[in-house]
Amino acid sequence: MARNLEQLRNIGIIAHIDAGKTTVTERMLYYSGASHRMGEVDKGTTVTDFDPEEQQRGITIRAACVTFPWLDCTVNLIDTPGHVDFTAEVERSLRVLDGGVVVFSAREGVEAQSETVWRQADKYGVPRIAFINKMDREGADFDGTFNEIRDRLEANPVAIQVPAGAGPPHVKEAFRGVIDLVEMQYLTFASESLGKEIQRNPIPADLADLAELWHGEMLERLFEFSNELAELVLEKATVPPALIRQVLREATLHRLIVPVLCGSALDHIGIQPLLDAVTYFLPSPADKPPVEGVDPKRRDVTIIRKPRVDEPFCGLVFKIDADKHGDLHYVRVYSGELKANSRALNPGKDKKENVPQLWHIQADRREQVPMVTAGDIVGIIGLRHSITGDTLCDTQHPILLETIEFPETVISMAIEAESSTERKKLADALEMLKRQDPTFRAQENEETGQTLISGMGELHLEVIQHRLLSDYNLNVRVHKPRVSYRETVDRPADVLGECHRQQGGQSLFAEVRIRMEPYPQGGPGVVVVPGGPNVLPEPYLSIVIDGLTEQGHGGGLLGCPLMRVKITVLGGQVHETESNEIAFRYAASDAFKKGLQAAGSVLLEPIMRLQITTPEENLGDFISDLQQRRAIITNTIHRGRLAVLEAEAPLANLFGYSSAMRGLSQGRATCSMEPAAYGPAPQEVADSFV
Ligand SMILES: Nc1nc2c(ncn2[C@@H]2O[C@H](COP(=O)(O)OP(=O)(O)OP(=O)(O)O)[C@@H](O)[C@H]2O)c(=O)[nH]1
Ligand SMILES: [Mg+2]
Repeated sequence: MARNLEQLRNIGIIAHIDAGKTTVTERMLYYSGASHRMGEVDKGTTVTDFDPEEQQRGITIRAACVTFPWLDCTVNLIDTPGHVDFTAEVERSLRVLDGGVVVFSAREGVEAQSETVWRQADKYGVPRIAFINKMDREGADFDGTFNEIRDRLEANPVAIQVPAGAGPPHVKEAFRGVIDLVEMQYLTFASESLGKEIQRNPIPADLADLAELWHGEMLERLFEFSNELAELVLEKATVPPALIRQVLREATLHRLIVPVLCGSALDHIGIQPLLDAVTYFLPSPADKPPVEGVDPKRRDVTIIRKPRVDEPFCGLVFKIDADKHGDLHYVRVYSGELKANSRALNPGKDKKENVPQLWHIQADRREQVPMVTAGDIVGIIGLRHSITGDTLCDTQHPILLETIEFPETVISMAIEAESSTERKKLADALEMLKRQDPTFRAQENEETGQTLISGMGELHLEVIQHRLLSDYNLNVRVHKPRVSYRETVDRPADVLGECHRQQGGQSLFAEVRIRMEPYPQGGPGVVVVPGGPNVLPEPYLSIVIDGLTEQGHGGGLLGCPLMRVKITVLGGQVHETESNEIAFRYAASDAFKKGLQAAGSVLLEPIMRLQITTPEENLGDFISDLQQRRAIITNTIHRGRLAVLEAEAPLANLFGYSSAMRGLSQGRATCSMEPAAYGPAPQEVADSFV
């Protein structure tokens, strides 16, 4: 795949569910010539939603990679799912991509999940452009959505297009084309050719004022980024489109602005200009700063690799398609080159990996390639030790890149194989599903024969259950889903952990004093720190810290995984002859147990953030229903005849909410929910754990 690095774009399409990502992708593939037939989500015929589960549901579940040419560039694109249960797919894609296209529905504006994916893109420093889709729909509102991008996402949007009209054909001033504010032209897309033919005309008189207004606004927003442009504007001279594009590019790459375009993917309007914008404004791998990692043997030493072919090879495994005949590992190559039939190092696991085959991936099709270089995305078959988030690098030049963090699971469900012969089959199948999905967990309980599976939501677990049946021919009995609880401690407690015992005729002595306390800013497990410089001599201090950290991975008093707990090692007693490492391990374990008892426990439950869009007349019903579910309503926004309710409620009270919601609004409301935080569970739930 040798080519000029400047002519490569690795981009992701991200958005709220149903905004039109897969439809936009499908159109891009068609206009670029990479696919000869234009598929539709509603018919289950798109290239990227190739999985039968996706086709039946009409939603994307797994991120899919495709490649196509545009202008003088090669575009590698990942179509991601919008449903919050599959957020891991967005996380891993954004971690390895260079730029993003964020799709909004002009009718719904900035929705809950648009905010989430926007923040994810911020986290990874991904420059992006925005596409306001569905301009053909009743109630489509370009200005409203544009303002929400500015206000709700706190972005700096710059419109480089505005729509000509809005809404479906039967309305007056229906949506019919777009005005290009850079070239100051009116673009229409011939429907006979499915939008393939574009007419570029002068702006019609009735749209001239609108175009001038937005053109001026665009230039004003670009003032501060270019003196040359500012001077031309002040002199009232025409600013050449090439200069505008150059300034737009610079500012987008530095994430100072977000160019905004619009169209209707379904009606074939506005896709080619969006593709132009991808190549003009989004970064090539060469525009990105060098990747940073650490020396795997000395993690305080930072190492960088420039995005160049002549640097040593490094890449990151970001996705796995598990398969009985050999997993397919997706790798983003950051530097150097990688050949088939070579070896690479997995520095995190300190294992050499054989790299037998390299594959170029086009959704569900693959083509073998002999070599890949910096900037590429490649599939490798034959790796044995690597999992998602692992680095692969040149065996002679180790570098360990930062791994990918995935969110905690919030919901669990017990499942059982139909027969004991199927039990082994089930265990193998779950193992494969776990390999490809880092937000899916499964743990067998030897005593009950049940397996507890956990994931990100009801849909996530339902899809897993379907997969077991369709892909593995396993019919499992399922129990009711329940919330994945966590626990933390209630109050600070100082305790003394002791070891005074005889072992093998030898006296063991150690004492450790610790404080265990709630730590709201902490994550899963416990954070262990020494209380000062010489609280305990080494190696005992390290032994105690490691021992306490390890204990923290187990459950708390109620048997749920611990989180938000801090332990400070305050001091201890060392005996000249009777203290050793084993004694301190015992003392640490004793301190941990006593600490949990003394600090008390608090059961935590997942709290979800909800966003409900409902016709105004049903608003009251929704509010009273939410109150019964222990919800706190955080915001109400009015958009035309629709009301948008934002609330937070415990997941435990939201099972089956989608059908309740349909009942309340005769199917006219839509809702999205995502995990917001863990909060204290009510006492009666906590009591049931004791
Ligand atoms: N009216 C109209 N409908 C559209 C447009 N684009 C997409 N749709 C429809 O909106 C629905 C969702 O489209 P998708 O392309 O699957 O949306 P998505 O963002 O990929 O959805 P997920 O992958 O499930 O998050 C489908 O019924 C599409 O036909 C558009 O521009 N106008
Ligand atoms: Mg999709």
